Amino acid sequence: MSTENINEIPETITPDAEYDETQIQVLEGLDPVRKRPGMYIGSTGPKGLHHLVYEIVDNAIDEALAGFCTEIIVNILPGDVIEVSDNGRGIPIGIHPTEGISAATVVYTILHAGGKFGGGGYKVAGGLHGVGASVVNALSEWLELTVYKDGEIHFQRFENGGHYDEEMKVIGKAGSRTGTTVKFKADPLIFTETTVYDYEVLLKRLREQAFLNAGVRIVFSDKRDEENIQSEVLHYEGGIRQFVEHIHNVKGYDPLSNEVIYLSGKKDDMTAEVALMWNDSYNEDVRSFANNIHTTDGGTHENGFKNALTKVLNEYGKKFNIIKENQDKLSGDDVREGITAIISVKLTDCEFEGQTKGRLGNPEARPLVENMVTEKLSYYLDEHPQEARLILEKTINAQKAREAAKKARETARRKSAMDSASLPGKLTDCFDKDTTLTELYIVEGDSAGGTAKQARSARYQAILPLWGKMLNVEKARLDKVYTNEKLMPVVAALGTSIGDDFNINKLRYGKIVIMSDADVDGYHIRTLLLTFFFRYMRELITNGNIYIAQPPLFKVAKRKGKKEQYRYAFSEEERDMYTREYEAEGDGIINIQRYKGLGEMDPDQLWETTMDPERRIMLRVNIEDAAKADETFSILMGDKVEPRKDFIEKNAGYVQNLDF
Ligand code: TSJ
Repeated sequence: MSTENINEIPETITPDAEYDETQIQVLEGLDPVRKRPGMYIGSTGPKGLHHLVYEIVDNAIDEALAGFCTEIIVNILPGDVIEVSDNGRGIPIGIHPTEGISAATVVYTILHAGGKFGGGGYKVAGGLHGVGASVVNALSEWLELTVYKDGEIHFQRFENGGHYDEEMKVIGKAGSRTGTTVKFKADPLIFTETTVYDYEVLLKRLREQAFLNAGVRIVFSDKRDEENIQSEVLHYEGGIRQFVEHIHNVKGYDPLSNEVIYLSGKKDDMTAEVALMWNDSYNEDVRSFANNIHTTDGGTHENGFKNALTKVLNEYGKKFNIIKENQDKLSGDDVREGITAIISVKLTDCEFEGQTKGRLGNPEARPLVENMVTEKLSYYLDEHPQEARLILEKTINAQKAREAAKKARETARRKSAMDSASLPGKLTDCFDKDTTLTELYIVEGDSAGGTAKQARSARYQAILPLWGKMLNVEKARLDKVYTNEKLMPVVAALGTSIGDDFNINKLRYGKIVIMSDADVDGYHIRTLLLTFFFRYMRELITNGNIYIAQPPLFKVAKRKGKKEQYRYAFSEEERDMYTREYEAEGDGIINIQRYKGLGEMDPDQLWETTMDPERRIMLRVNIEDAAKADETFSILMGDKVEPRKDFIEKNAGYVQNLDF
């Protein structure tokens, strides 16, 4: 998300007569943001909406990191107004040397006027830091800034994307209090989909920031419902060490040894921190951050960590003859099986690469992390021989399992090569082979499978009904997946193979559609499949091949004599809306049919509502959806009772809405 040079694009603006000079300046400054919001905050959907809060909070966190602020208060107020306060120095309010207005006003009305004014500014700047305030202002219906500084309270209000009638003014005495408070309402003209915040989404991100910035205290409250205020204090003196512990607790993992390994180092203006711990699962959870921004696609810092980890464990194993002369080296996958790790680097300037800017590109970050981890982890192992032995044993077990899996895979491949076509017997294939057209519907149960077979377009839609008992992928390794009755047909039908052997060029269908019922079993099947794709065929998700079909829940029909009109409803609200509309028309008998499952629809209905590319609605699964499924799966399938109970209690509302 680069905002470089945007304010230099010439914009021709015809000033309204009533605007004075400062306002024209504001228009020139912020107009591009309102014209193309996506360029600044990614989207105007829920993701972009939540991004506004992060932008403001990031500024307060910078003040905390600079050592001038100890507490940040974040409130969601009635009407989905956001209020962020800190007890820092307060944004400078003096007249800006070149702009001639208050420096704070500059921050809010001119693009790219962030952080770096007055004094030294901040060392660490990532993403939109410092730029964010004006972007948030541009996209707000209104925004109020209060600065407590030099014994006075300074205040300014902006409206309709950064316009103001009055300059910054003193509205009272502050005494010794200092700090900055920002209150804003996202503009519904921009965020047309929704301006309602999701507490859990904000909580997750704020907690992450509290972990990444050890010692920062964030008090987060949802005060929208005065009768039911939720509040959480996020304050972790242990920083990313506690982040690792938190992940283990949420997922219900047992740690291999009790202590989180924490490594850190500095070079020039850069810092690197790593916290890691192994657990009793077989999953790898490595998350990396650069200047507090989650690098979902890794990058140089993450590569440095992985290289160092593999190298150090192999060297240690050789040195103490735990890995024997004639034994293969441990691979990266071996050493990372069952690991939870957080990597956090802070650099003067971050370069983010890739389509979604999710990968760190700075070449200097690799040796920074690699050298630090090599040196400090070797030292740790030498100092902790007991832990070192446990880790080595765990990774050698992983290596053995992987070798066994490879053998099982080769046997499976030989076997499948022998039975002629090698496509699963349950698959009803389509005629076309062109993956820009072909679709595979994975359907729950034989009965729905039968309907789907009749409904489909035989030219480009294939149907694979799933059946058999669910496998606990959490505990099963790749070798087990290869002999699993439920998942093998999926693997065979897709043609790509899995894990290290995955090859997207062999994919037989461009779209893979999960079509399951809107009940608990359907939810389980979806979670299982998404978890499976997330762990073993992740590229299908990042490549956008996976979809979830949206069958209707109701048919609302009205009969008047021989004439029948009907509409399909995908939610209870829609059902009620259509019913009301029909009722309003007066005469006729209204009939509401509820579909308990796909099997209850006839093929024509299934085609027109759910499978016809011209009319259907499908959800494309993104990596966040799949990661969430993975987490849900770990909780539901793991052997810890507590996290499962928590999950079911938290999601009780959702489960109640389902049909048992
Ligand atoms: F950016 C913002 F307006 F969105 C925002 C900024 C929002 C919030 C909630 C807090 C802040 C903010 C900014 N808190 N503290 C500061 N500090 C400064 O801007 C500041 C103060 C003093 C000096 C100095 O050198 O004296 C320098 C800076 C950058």
